[in-house]
Formats: sequence, C-alpha cells, structure tokens
Amino acid sequence: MSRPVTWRKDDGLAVVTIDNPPVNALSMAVRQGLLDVFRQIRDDPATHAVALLCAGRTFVAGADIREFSEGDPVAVDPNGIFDLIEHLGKPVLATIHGTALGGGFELALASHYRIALANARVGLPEITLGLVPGAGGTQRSVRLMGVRPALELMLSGTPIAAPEAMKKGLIDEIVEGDLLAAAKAFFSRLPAGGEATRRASERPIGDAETALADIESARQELLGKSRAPLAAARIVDCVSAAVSQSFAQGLEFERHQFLASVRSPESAALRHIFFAEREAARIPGLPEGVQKHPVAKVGVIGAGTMGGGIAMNFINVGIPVVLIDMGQEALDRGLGIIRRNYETTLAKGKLTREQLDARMALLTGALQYGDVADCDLVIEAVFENMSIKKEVLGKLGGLCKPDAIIATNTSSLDVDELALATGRPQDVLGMHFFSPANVMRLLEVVRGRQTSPAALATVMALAKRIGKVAVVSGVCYGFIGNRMLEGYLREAELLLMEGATPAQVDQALEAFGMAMGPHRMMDLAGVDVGAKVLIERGKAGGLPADPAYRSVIQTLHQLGRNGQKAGVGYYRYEGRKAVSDPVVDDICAGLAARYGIARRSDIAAGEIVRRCLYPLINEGAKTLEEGIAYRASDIDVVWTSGYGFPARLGGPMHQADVIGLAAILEGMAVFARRYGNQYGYWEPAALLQKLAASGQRFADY
Ligand code: 3H9
Repeated sequence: MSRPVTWRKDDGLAVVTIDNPPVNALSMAVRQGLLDVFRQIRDDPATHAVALLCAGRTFVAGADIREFSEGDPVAVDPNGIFDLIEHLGKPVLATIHGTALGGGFELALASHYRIALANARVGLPEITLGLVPGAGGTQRSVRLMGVRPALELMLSGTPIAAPEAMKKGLIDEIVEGDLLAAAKAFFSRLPAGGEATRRASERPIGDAETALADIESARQELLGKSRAPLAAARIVDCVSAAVSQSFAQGLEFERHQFLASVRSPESAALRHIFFAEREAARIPGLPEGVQKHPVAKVGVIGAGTMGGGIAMNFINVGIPVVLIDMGQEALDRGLGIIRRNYETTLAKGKLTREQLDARMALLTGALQYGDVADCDLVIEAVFENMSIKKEVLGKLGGLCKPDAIIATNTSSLDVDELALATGRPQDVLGMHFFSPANVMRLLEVVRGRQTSPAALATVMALAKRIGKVAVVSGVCYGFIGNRMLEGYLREAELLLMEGATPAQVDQALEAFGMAMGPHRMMDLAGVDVGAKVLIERGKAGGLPADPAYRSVIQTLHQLGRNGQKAGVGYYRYEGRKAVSDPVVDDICAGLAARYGIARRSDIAAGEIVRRCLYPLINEGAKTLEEGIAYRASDIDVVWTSGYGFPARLGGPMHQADVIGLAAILEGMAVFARRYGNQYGYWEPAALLQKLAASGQRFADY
C-alpha cells in the first residue's frame, strides 16, 4: 500500500503531502506518517521551511472517525506530532483547500502559518459528533481568536468560510490558484526566524476578566438549554482550563475530556448517525455505473405550501423551476409566499438582494401543464387524494419528454398504483418531502416496483445536490416514517383516553428528547390533515377493527378543533403558546367511557415513553423484515432527520439496541397483559423475536 504521507525537497523547501482518500482523515497511519516525515525534515539540514499540502478534494477533514470505535483513538499521539511541528525550528505553512476540520484544523493551528483558498472552510465540528476537540483545538483556538469567538466556533460546530476565518485571526492569507506556488510566494516574503513567535501555544490569552465573564455566560446559556449536547459543557471546561492553566496543563485536561467524550453513549449515537446518513445513499440492487440523467430544469405541480417549499430547494442551488397551478390567484399566492420567505432570510442578513433576485429569476409561474414538457424532473404536489393525483400523473405521463422523471410527493398513497396512471411506471418514483420542504433535511425516496435504476440513481444524486439526506423506502402505507408514526400516535392517544393529559404525554416525550411531543406536533401539522389521512385509510380498509382507534383526533376534527391554525386542537392557543385545555380532558374521558377504557391516575413518564417508543421500534422491525427499509440505520436517519427523534440517542433502532431487544420484548409482553392485545398492537415482529433470541442487535442485521 502506498504511504499516506510523503515529502520531497524543492529547492530548500520541504513539501509534505498527505494523500489519504476520500477526505485525508487523520488516521493512525497518517499520524505515523506525519511523525516520521517531520522527524526527517527536522534532521535535514538542506531544508529550511515546510509546506504542508493535501492531495485530492480537501485538506484533512478530521480524525478518522471510524477508528474511534476500534481501539485507542490517540495511539501515535497527535499532540506529540503537533508539538514536534510547533518546535521544528523551521517555519511550517499549512495550505488549505476544501475543508480543514477537527483534527485537520488542529494540525493547521499547530503549524506556524496558514493560507487558504477563498472557498475553503475551516472549523472544529467535533460537538456534532458528541466530542470535544482532542488535539489542542480548545487550547490553540482560544489563543488565536479569543475566548468568545472560539466558544462560538466549537459550540456551534459550524465551519466558517476562509475569509471570515482570516478576519478572526485563524488564517494568514487568502490565496488563489496553485497552492504550492502560493506557498513559495508566501515564504519568499517571510523574514527568517519569525516562526518562533508564531507558536499558537505560546500566545497570550487576552484580558483574563473578560475571558472568565465570557466563559460564565456560556455556562449560563447552556444551563438554559435542556437539549445541549453533553460535550458542550466539556468544551467550556476546556476553554476555562486554557484561561486558568498553562498550555501543557490545558492540553492534558483536554485529553481527558476528549477521551471521556469518545466513550460516551451520546457520541456513539451521533457517530452512528454520521455514517448512517452516508450509508443511506448506497442502494442495494442498483447496477454498477448506472447512467444518471442530467437535471437542468424541474417542474413542480401545485403552488401550495408544499409545492412552493419544494421549488425553493431547486432554485436555491441554481436549478430553474416551473411552478404550475390551475388558477392565477393560487399561483400568485404561491409565488408571493416564496418571495416573502426569501425576504425574511434577507432581513436576517443570510441572503443578499442580488441572491434573492437571482433565485426569483430562476422561478417561472405557469397555468398550463404543457409548460413542464421540457423539464427533466416533474414533481406533483397536489392534494393528497388518489383520484386527483392519478389524473395529474396521467397528464404528466403523456406530456413529459421521454426519460423525464415523474415524481409524486404523496405521503401515504400507493406509489405503484400512481405510477401505472402515467403509462410509464419506469420513470416514476415518490419524493416525499417533509414540511417545511425547504427546511427539513429528510427526503424519503419511494422506489416503485418498476422504477428504473437510472431514475432512482438520478434522484438520489439530486437529493445530495439540494442538501437533503435521502432514504429509499419501498412501497407500503406511509412508507418508513409515517407507517412507524401510526403506532406511536395510537399509544399517545390511548394514554389520553386512559387519563393522561396532552401536556403530560408531550412533556414525557420531550424530556426523552423528541423535538416536539406528538400532540403539539399534530396541532402544528393540522388535526384536519391527520384526521383526513385516517378517514382515507379507513375507506381503503386499512384501519384496525378497534372502534377507539385514533378516536381522539377524529373527534377533535369533527369539533373543528383543527390545531394551532384554528386556535384550538389538543391544546388551546394564546398566539403560538399552547395552553392545556380541560375541554380536551373531558372529550377524552367521554371517549374512554364510550369504548370501555379504564381511567387511571398512575401514568408515569417512563410508561408514556415506553408505550410510544416500543410500537415505533416494533413497526421499524416489520419494515426491515419486509424489505421496505434496507437497513436499520436508514430508519434511524428517517426519524432523526424528519421526525425530531433526538440524534444524540441515535434513532429508534439504535436506541433499541442500546435498551436491549429482549428487554423490549418483555416490556411489550407486560403491556399486552396489562392493556389487552385484542387488535395485535403488542404482537412482536418476527425479526425482533429472532434477533432477541439469538442475542443479536438491529445493527447486526
Ligand atoms: C476529530 O477530528 C477529533 C479531533 O479533535 C481529535 C483527534 C485526536 N473520518 O460526507 P461525505 C468519509 S472528530 C472517516 O459524503 P462530502 C465519509 O464517511 C472529526 N471518514 O463527503 C464518506 O465515506 P463513504 C471532525 C470520513 O464531500 C466519505 O468520507 N471532523 C470522515 O459531502 C465522503 O464523505 C468532522 O466531523 C472522517 N472524519 O463532505 C468532519 N469524514 O464515501 C466530518 C468523511 O464511504 N466530515 N468521511 O460513505 C464531514 O463533515 C464531511 O464528510 C466533509 C465532506 C465536509 C469532510
């Protein structure tokens, strides 16, 4: 195997190249390579300066995250290497393109100088993996940029653009073109011997009082955030150590915090999600090298909230969109909402007027379906009704150009049936966006029985281009996410009829980590929307024979309590504030009496969480055994990126592995005995039973 770190002499300059595709991660082999190479350069009298470059698409994008689960993450100590670099006795210049992240940026910070291309980004995103920067990042960043900006960089985890990094003192120069040539030019302007004054570890930290006040206010802010990652407090502690202790002591403190964070369940869960999101892009059964279609123009049918949000995804990345609606008024309203959304972003300073104008210029409104005839992809986002959608798709099948992909944004209807309506089912798939479609990261891509590999591969690649995390689902009611949601909502409602309040159920699940409890979520999404889906499903014979099934939402809908937009739903609303409403408790008590459900006053938060979580996991197991989801980790991505399941718990299937599958089976058996199992609600999935019996986990499946 070729060596990942090499060096050569170029007229007194040592040119070090790291070449470890795909992202030049700082693996153990790279660390060993750096150690060997820098020792040789230190001892080589013929070189007087070092340029550090990376091959391929990026500078070092961090430690090799895979190695964190396999042994000692600090074997071949990065701090030892960085100390060697800082005290090399020759100036070291890091030349940055792509991204310098985590351990990669720490390597750059240990170098004496840093130059970067203008489109490069740098940062310390460890917190997004539940980690503390572990190779001097917390100590050197504070010395280079000051306490408050360093805390911002590390607590947000968001990389910053090179020009901004330069303003903050992290980069010395923005350069253009060939990085080696830029490095030579940089050195030609440098006075000899200056590197000794450029060791970040020896920089003084500014005014101690201000530093301590900034640390205190960061601590206060964290106290107010119930969902702050545990690593956040550790990062603040490391910064505090940087201020109050020597560099060596601070580094030692950081080392302990880093190792503790690597071993935390939170980091294991977040690392699981990091790889799960990338794994989801691999589609089983797709022929190698399948030809993707170019997508240069997109059509969207339906200028409602969903259609408008979908259109924004494409114009945001420079793809022209034709937005169709049947009436001028509806079309104007849709176009107006899009403009207003951008105006809001502009007002927040996150978009310039030129960018706004450029995006709106890519958007064309039209009243005739014929206007999408030359689009490469057409997505219908019309009313969720089988016959309406079939009619629209039938028209599209006839007028879209050959090979154009036709997508439906249905959230529950049978994509195979819809595909047949086009007369060209090979070109059809589901693109299930989540609301608000321009914000939510998840895209469920529904692979129909006849969807062509090219159509599927094209849409998966396009999803990445528009910044979505895409997960493929097979065809079934509700696909992966909404299908699993059913059991979760069923138990949430049964608990209301048994005597819990909506606030009690929501608070228990929010304390568990869900972004929003189920009742606040339904109120926001629209009680009418949820009820209508149930009504349609009932007509199609898809509901259990249980007369009490989801009867709370149906009753609320009948009473016009359609959620936040109506001012009343599961809650009463004062503006946007949800207030408990005793009327709902009375409604639930009435339904309990009607359906013979025993009321009780001993419903604890733990029971609420398990009653709602276990059906979710059980249904997830069914989607796996039926092949609807390809892997347990895909289900975790759906739930963490589309349904507010806490990423720090790794998604429902990862959490199931943590709890233990046998324990879940036992819990379900207890609920079956206690509350009855007439409708099979607590019937365990065969896969769950099989894995539990053999001591396996979903991750092994
Ligand atoms: C750290 O550095 C701790 C230190 O403080 C302490 C050290 C002691 N390791 O995302 P992509 C793989 S913590 C291993 O699709 P993009 C990824 O799995 C780390 N593998 O590309 C994928 O593999 P595959 C701090 C990694 O262009 C392939 O590379 N750093 C790593 O959309 C392409 O990835 C971070 O948190 C890694 N570090 O985005 C940065 N990174 O093709 C994490 C990527 O087999 N990485 N891979 O599926 C990223 O944010 C993005 O990957 C990046 C590229 C922006 C770099």
